[in-house]
Amino acid sequence: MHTVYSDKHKLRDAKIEIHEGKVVAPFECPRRAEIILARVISEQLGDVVEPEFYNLEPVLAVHDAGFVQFLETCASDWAAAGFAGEAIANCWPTRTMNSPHIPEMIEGKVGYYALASETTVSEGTWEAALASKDVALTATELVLDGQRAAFGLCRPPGHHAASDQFGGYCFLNNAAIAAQHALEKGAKKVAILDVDFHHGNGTQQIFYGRDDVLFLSIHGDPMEAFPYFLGHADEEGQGSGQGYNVNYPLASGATYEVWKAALEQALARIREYKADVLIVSLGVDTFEDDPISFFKLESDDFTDYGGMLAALDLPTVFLLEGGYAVEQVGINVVNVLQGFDRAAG
Ligand code: SP5
Ligand code: ZN
Repeated sequence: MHTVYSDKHKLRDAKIEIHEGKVVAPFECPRRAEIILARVISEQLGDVVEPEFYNLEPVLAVHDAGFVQFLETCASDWAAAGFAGEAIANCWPTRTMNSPHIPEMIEGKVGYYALASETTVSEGTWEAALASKDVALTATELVLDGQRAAFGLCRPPGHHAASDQFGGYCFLNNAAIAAQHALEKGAKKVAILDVDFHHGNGTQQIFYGRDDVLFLSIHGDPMEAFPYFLGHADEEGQGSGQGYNVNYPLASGATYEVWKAALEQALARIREYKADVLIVSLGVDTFEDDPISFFKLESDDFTDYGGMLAALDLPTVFLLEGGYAVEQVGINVVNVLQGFDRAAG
């Protein structure tokens, strides 16, 4: 299958992350994409193509305009305020402190639009996020134009980004932007299967009240894992979206056997839904050696489940999300794609 890739991901190169109370180098780093691209090439997965440029229309179809404006100028507003470091939230609306007023000062705005504090907004982040959505949209377009599948090597990732919040290393929700674009191009039903270790809270929130996008996520139980406040099994959608949001939270230490049983249930639900297009939020932080996660998948397991995804027999868009065992991230991602290609024949 084709891979869509842009060098502009390198513009997202934050220097700090707050992790376990320490300042560390970000887990979500440019080298991840370099390693994956190298593996795509060395394994001859298929052609590597540049993304087409899309304007903000598909972004504004799922994100709040004020949020988008905030992201665009966040890093420069932060610098203009005289702050030397990267933009980071230190105060935000909470259960007891939550008015409709949006602060004017950038320090307050960052808090308003943040859902987690590990992620800073550094210079270049916006440009990289824009390119990442171009990658997602171009991969989607390839599939809508008749390709069996395509891989969008998105960086930064997207699934934690909500309609008006960033965090969890995510700024624009690539999978949501892609799904909405597919609907606007004529698809009637889109399934988004999120196999990243973390719950795709942003994607869930964006489509929670809708039945034209079925969202399914297999992830670390939010009682024990980020993003902590969403991803429980009792979140099933609301209004006409009731029944179109499906969460499979799994306990710490889940092996491939346990994980695969959840995947089989998810695949059955997707078949029943009769989707026109499948979007896979492809995070490989389910890997046993991932530094911030607690599942136990081995590299060969990724090949195996890639084949299971192909058996759905749907036009399939793979969009990169997480995966932080940097030296193995290329092997694990490409294993999924090769498992898919071999089973798709
Ligand atoms: C796209 C994606 O995978 N984002 C993940 C963001 C996770 N950020 C917070 C992680 C907190 C991890 N705490 C782990 C403690 C175990 N040592
Ligand atoms: Zn993740």
